[in-house]
Amino acid sequence: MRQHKLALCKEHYLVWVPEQTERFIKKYDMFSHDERVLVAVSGGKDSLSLWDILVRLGYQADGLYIGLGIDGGIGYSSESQRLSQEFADAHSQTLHVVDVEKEYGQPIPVLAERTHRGFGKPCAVCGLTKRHVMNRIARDLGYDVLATGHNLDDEAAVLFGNTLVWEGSYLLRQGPVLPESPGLARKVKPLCRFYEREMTAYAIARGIEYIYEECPFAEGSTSIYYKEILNQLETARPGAKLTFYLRFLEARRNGLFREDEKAIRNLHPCPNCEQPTSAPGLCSFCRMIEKVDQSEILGE
Ligand code: Q46
Ligand code: ZN
Repeated sequence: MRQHKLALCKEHYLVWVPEQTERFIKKYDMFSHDERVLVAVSGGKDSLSLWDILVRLGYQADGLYIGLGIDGGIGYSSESQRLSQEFADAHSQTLHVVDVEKEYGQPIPVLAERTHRGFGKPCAVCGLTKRHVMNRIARDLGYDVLATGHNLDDEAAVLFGNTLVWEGSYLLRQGPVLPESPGLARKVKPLCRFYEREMTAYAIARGIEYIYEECPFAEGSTSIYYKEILNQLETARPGAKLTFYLRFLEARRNGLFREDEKAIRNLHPCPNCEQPTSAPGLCSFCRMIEKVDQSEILGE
């Protein structure tokens, strides 16, 4: 690990990763051992490794798998669900499963098509749905905190994208912890300081079976493009990615970005699901589902 000027054997690496994770959980005040954590698992290396680490550290961590209904010729959703379930069974852990088609009538690609959102890609609808469902399950089942497996490469790519256009309100909300607010559960990213390849190494060294394929819709995405650019930078200057992210957190802590008071005042609970929204009336998610239901009635 050139960025840390550190080289470890497998045995010590498998100790180092949970130790570091515990350090970040404490440093950013993410959650305590008394709290119940809901881990969003996708069947990929990051989320399964996160779950594995939290269980090894003795946290009360259950999993949540969201069945998106994406096939892409590789049975993407069914395979990722199988691997998530296998992990849960092998470690005697609880996995909650929410199937989007069963709960909301259609799988993600159809929801996206019917609502004409996202310019031919289902990612906007997918992201909206995942955020809504994760938050709903965390609240309904009384979890204190929702944990996702975002790693440093994910976070640096999002940060890079938001910085390119100086997205103030997004920049303000990006970080290891998003505190609880009315209608929204606390969200944490315990792996946000690990490089993607560090997580791959952890998953392999632990013998975790995960889905190697990316979601078929991820191909050609802007975030992958940003990751490539940042990887070039990292190759030339080891540690650049970590510095980019950590210096951002520092600047934010020092008050570089301020909350838009007006935007906060405009938030109100959605009359249907009670999650906060700035839209007049129903939130974007409930409006999307309403639109799909209407298109079904009209037989579109
Ligand atoms: S948003 Fe898009 Fe991902 Fe959803 S449709 Fe696939 S690529 S899974 S992170
Ligand atoms: Zn709603």
